[in-house]
Amino acid sequence: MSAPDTTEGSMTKVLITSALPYINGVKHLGNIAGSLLPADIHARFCRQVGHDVLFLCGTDEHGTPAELAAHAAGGAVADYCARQHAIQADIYRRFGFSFDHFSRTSGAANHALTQALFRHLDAAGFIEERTVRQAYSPAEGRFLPDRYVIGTCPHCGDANARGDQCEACTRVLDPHELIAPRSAISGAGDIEFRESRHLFLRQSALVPRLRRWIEAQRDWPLLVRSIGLKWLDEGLQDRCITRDLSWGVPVPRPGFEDKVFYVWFDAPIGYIAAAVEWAQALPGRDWRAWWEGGAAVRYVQFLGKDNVPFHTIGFPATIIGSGQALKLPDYIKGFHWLAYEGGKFSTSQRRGIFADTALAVLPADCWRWWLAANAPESADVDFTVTRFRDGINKDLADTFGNLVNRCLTFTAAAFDAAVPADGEPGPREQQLASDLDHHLGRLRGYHEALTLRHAAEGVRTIWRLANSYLAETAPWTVIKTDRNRAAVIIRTGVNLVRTAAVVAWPFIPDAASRVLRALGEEVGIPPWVASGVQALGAVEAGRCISVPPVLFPKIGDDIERRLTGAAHH
Ligand code: B3M
Ligand code: ZN
Repeated sequence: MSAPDTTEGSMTKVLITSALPYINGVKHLGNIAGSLLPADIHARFCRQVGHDVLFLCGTDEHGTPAELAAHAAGGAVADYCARQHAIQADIYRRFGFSFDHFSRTSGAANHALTQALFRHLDAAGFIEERTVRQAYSPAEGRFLPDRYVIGTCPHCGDANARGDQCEACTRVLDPHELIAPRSAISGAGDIEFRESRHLFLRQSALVPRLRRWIEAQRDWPLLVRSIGLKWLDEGLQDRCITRDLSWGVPVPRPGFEDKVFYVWFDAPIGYIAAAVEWAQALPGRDWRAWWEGGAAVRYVQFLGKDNVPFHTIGFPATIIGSGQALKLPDYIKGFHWLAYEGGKFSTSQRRGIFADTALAVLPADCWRWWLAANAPESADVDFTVTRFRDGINKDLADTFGNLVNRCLTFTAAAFDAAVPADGEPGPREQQLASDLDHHLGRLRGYHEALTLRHAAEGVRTIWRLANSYLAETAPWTVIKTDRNRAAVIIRTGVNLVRTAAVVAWPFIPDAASRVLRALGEEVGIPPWVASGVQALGAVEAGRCISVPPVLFPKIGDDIERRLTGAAHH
C-alpha cells in the first residue's frame, strides 16, 4: 500500500466500506469487531488528518435468511427488512459509527445498478445460460437455496458444510457437490435435484486478470491474499448468479421473471448504490468522483475472513467483467474471528454478547476500546468477560480516566480552573515534546498501515507518557515551594490531557469529546496533533476548564450478571 499523501494542505479521497451486516437480526460483538468498528476508527482517523472521507455501509437484505426470518416474525419481507434496518441503524448510531450513509441493498439504487452491471456483463459475453440441477425438498415443497443444504464438504470432509460455502475450509461450494445433503430448514434428507434455467457469471474467463490483480497486492494482509489466491489456484468455477426466489433484484431477461439475482451478486454492488444514494441526498455530490475516481481515490474495505472470497474474487469479477471504470479496492483489511468464552459467537443460537445488550450495560466507548485494542487482526481472539473487565479498568479507568481526572481536578483546585500562565518550560518539557513527537509519528504510521492493535497500543503509550510526566513532576508537591514551576507543569498537563483525548477520539469518540468540551473546545472532528511542540502548546494560558464527571467508573464483578440480565432472546 502506498501511504496516502498526507502533507499539509493536500487532500486525499478515501473511500471506506464495511461489510454490509445481514438484515436478519441484531449483530453480535464479533460482527462489530471484524468490520464495522475498525472501518469507523479508520474513517475517523482519516478525517482527523484532513482527508476527504466517504464512509459507507448498509444492510444486506436479500436472500433466503431474510425471507425465513420474516416468515418466522409473521409478515411481509419488505416490512420485516424495513423494521430491522431501522433497529440496526439505531444501534450503529449509538455505537458512534460515523457512516456518511447507511444504505439498504433492497433500495431502488441497488436494484438499478445491479441490473445495469448485469447488462454490461452480458454484453461483454460473461453471462451464460445453463440448466442446473437444484436442490428441491419435496417435504417442504420448495427449492432449497444453497446455504440451506447441509452436507459433507468434498474438499476437507467437514460434516456440516453449507451448500454455498464450507466454513471449515472457506471453499465456495455448490450444493450438489455436498456429500449426503440434507435440508437445513427441516432436516429432511430426501433432497432431490430438479432442473431449472439459471445464469452464470463466467468467472473462469477472468482468472488471469484476477490473478494479476491479487498478485500485485503485496502489502495486503496475508490472510486476504492467500484466501484469494488459494481460490484461484484450486480452479475458479463459473458462478450461478440467479435464484428461484421472489425477494431480491429481478433478473431483466425474458424467461427469468420468477427469479432474482443471488444475494452475493447484488450485496457488494450495494457499496456503490450507497454512494449513489449519498449523492442523491444533496446537490453537488458526485458518486462517480468516488467510484470512478481512479488513482485519485484510495478505497479500503473492512470485512471478516468468511467474506474474503466474495471481495477478492466475486465482486472484482463483476467489476472487471463489466468493463466499467469502477474502483477495485486498493486495500482489503480482513479479520479473523472473535470467539466468545472459548467458543463461537452464534446468531442462530444467541450465543455471545449482542450489540443491543452491550449498549444496555456499558457505554459504547468501553466496547469500542476493548474490541479495537484486542482486534482479531492476525489470529482469532477470545473475548471473555473477565479479560474485557480487566482491560477496561486498566486502560480506560486507571490510565486515561485517571489522567484526565487528576490533572483537571488539580487545575480547578489550585489554579481556579484556569490554565496558569506563569513560568517557562524547561528541559523536562523539551524532553516530553520530543518523546511525544516520536510517539505521535508512530501512532499515525500505525493508523496509515491499518494495524489496529498497534494503533491502540500507540494511544495507550501516549496516555502512559502523560501519566508518568505528572507522576514524576508531582505538581501537587511542587506547588508548596514553587508556584511558577507548578504552573508550567499544570499547563503542560492540561495540554497532555488534550493530546490524550485527540488521539483517543477515533477509538472512544464520546469520552474524548467530553474531555475536549471540558477544555472549552467545541468539537466536531478534532484535528490530528502534528508534533510534540504543537501538542504542548494547543491550550493557551488563561483558558477556563471544567472537571468532567468520572469518565469510566470501574467495572465491578457484577458485570457478568448484568450482561446476562440484559440479554434479550
Ligand atoms: N452480509 C456478511 C454476512 O452476512 C454479508 C456481507 C456482505 S458485504 C457485501 O456474513
Ligand atoms: Zn471444507
